[in-house]
Amino acid sequence: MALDLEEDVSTQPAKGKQDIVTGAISVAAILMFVGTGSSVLSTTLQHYFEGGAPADRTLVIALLLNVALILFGWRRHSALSQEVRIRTAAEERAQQLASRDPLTGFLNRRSLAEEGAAMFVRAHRRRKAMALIMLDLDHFKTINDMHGHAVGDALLRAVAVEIAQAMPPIALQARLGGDEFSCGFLFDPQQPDTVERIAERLVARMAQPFEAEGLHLHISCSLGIARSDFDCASIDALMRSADIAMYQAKKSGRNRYAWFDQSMERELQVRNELESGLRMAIPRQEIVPYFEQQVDLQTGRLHGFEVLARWEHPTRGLISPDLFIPIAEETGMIADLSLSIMRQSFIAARDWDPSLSLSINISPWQLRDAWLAQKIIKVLTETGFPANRLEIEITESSLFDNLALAQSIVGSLKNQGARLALDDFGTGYSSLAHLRALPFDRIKIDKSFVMSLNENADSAAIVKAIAGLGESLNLPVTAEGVEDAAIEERLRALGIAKSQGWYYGKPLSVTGVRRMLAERRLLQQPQASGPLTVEIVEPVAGELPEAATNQRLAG
Ligand code: G
Ligand code: G
Ligand code: MN
Repeated sequence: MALDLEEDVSTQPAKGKQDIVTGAISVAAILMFVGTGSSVLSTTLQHYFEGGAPADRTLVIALLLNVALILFGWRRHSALSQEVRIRTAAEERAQQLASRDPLTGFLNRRSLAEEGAAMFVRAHRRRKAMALIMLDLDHFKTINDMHGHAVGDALLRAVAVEIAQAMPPIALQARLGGDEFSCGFLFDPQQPDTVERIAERLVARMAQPFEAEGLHLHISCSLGIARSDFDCASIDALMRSADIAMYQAKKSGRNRYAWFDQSMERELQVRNELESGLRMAIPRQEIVPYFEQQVDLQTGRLHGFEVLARWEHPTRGLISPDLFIPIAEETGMIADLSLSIMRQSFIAARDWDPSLSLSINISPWQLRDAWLAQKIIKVLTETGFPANRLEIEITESSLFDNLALAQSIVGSLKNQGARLALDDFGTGYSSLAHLRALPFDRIKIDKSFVMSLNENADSAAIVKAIAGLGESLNLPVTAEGVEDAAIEERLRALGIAKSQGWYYGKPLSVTGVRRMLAERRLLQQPQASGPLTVEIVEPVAGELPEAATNQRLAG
């Protein structure tokens, strides 16, 4: 196609010259025919019918030549116009290919920007507003993965048909790539509910099953809408705002639409700042471990700590993991963050009483890394922390993605002596099958049930049920979120093994823990060489403190 076009273009000047010559010859021939043809013809006819003098032979030959020339010109003309028609069609097709999505026939991203810009200007001129909708299918990837790309493509085409049907008569419709669609149209700025009706219709329609290749497919979609008359200076800004609103719709639960508003922009700005800050904060060790006490309920003895990441931000103070862990997960920084937290806490715990354990949270994202176990074992070895004092906490959602990989990672860690806890049990699926999918050593009841244990009958029933489950499966249970003595007492009566929560104090920094452990005489006595300094020096890989290595191997 491209080659054909190039050839056309390169031969154009030559053809142009030919056309002029052909045209000139044809015009001259016609003029000669008009000038001489009539007299020659009438003389010839007179000669045949009335017996007059014959026409001059040269003139007759000239006339015949003249006719031949006219015929030649006419044929050349029709050949040329045929060629022009073909060329125009090819150009139109090339234009079409460059501006259209081949799967759905919708505009593509570039042509949406071009035609959207024109519509944006038109809206302003006609005192109307332009609405731009961004539509993304929810979990489309699952359809592709389960049924293959042919079914995925068929679904995308069916979705395009539905979008086209929901649009007002004059609308731009585009597929921006993957499962992302966009449409734009004008509306009366006083009546944004017309836009809402279209959005509602789209959301409702996408939630109905689709038929593609003989299958019934269930999906849904999330929509973001932005309007040109509210703080959008250009089509680019409008598209970006609709995009931000679409992500907000996804975040608030999918299968819905959201109008863009300025608070979303600010939220995004904060997020971007956190993201770029986090990139620096991890190597600078601004993300530090805090330690929450885990207490043996029956004896009251301090058993160990759950390690909780905190961001000691140089200007914003302490930032909660709820804010930065999701960002670390989405941006792929979670592995570095987690290993840094482990390294810091293992080093901090070197001279703590050897009976104290550390529980570390592992994100589902980390369990997609086939080298995770090796990376953790490397940190254990380098810091000399014994694996049998380490407990790994994972949530049920870790088991969905790649159970075989999770099993292999957990297997390697357990071989080293580490233990495994199922975190946040009671929320989400709370399935027995999940409990048996991995060799768990402990169940942790989510704090939402524990905190409301004494006020809410449902919470009490759930805590009781999990306690019973732990007993029959022979899995000790930890309750988190213990905030007062009454809750602690109730848990003890239910036979819960361990508890943690603010009742035992807020999570402590490395320095705070050392102070507390010193008071309770739970710091190991300093070596003969003198008191251990609080300053933590990272060991160089391979240069292991001998005692620690022996301890680990013995453990
Ligand atoms: O879940 P999410 O909404 O992010 O889905 C994006 C998915 O869309 C990706 O898995 C990608 O493979 C898929 N995808 C992108 N383009 C196409 C396409 O043209 N056809 C099909 N069938 N799938 C696509
Ligand atoms: O400490 P706080 O209760 O605010 O922690 C909120 C949540 O953040 C906890 O439920 C915990 O699972 C998670 N979290 C804290 N630290 C880490 C960490 O180092 N890694 C991962 N993956 N999650 C963490
Ligand atoms: Mn946890």
